[in-house]
Amino acid sequence: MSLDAADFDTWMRQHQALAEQTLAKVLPALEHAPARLHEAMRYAVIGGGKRVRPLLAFAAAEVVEAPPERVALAGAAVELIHAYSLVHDDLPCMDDDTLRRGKPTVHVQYDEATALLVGDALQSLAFQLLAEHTLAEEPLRQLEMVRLLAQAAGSRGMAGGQAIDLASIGHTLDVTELEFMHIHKTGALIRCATLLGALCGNPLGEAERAHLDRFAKAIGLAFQVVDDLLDAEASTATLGKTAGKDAQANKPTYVTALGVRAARQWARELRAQADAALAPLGARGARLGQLADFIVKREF
Ligand code: GRG
Repeated sequence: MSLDAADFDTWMRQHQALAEQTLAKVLPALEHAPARLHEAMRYAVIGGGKRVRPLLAFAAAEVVEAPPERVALAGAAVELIHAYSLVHDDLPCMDDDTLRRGKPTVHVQYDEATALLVGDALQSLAFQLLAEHTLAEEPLRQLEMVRLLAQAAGSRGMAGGQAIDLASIGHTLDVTELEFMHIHKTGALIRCATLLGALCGNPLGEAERAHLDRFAKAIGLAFQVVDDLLDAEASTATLGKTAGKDAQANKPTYVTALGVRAARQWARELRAQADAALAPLGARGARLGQLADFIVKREF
């Protein structure tokens, strides 16, 4: 199979559409009460996201020949956690933002209590998906998927990273401290998406799984470095969220720690580390390599 740029573009659009359809299907219908909460959940999830986490699950699934319908559900579970985190992150008690994915944030469009409940309900729905569909060949592997997502979302993953982020406002963090924060806040879910995609298919050997994990860790961090660069350099219109938020909130970032040039260089270095981790997987890792390129070169 040729994996050129046009092919990747088509693959990405097809899989973004599949992720979108899956999310639309698993979200509670508006006919079910409470309709306003269900409407707000859809508002938070549908439309506008890049769907990077489901794409990572689909790309990892190519390493293990996993059935797309399983991967779509596993990727949707991770994306629901991601969507919940954005809704809560935008609340006045956290980042206090009014714009997300080019539209008013959930608490602005609805109200704070609804935004809180949207996040809670999206998180529960994510675990429901992992529990009610057959997603792996063996029950124990599916249980591992549940454990990985719980760990990635929890206090030793994303929620913990967010706590460090909030505590770091107004402080200087060195690169090691920044890395610790972002491995948790952003990296944990990206890593989880990749591993969940791989757990949907043929079992990986220990060494292969370690390579995939190394790839996912490097690309999770690269994603954050690029996010910091975009926050500093791109416009609100391009990002669909308020640009310059980090500087405005006096948050330590890779740009404040390293400067723009060195942050760019660090993103390239992490991309190279991700590539090196993929090398032993050969052609089966090609899609992940293309997606890593997209993550590092993205403009929004
Ligand atoms: C509230 C528990 C809790 C956690 C919040 C995700 C998060 C943690 C905060 C969001 C703030 C932020 C800018 C994080 C950095 C990276 C990130 C997650 C960016 C947004 O993700 P994208 O670019 O967004 O994948 P789309 O809209 O494309 O889905």
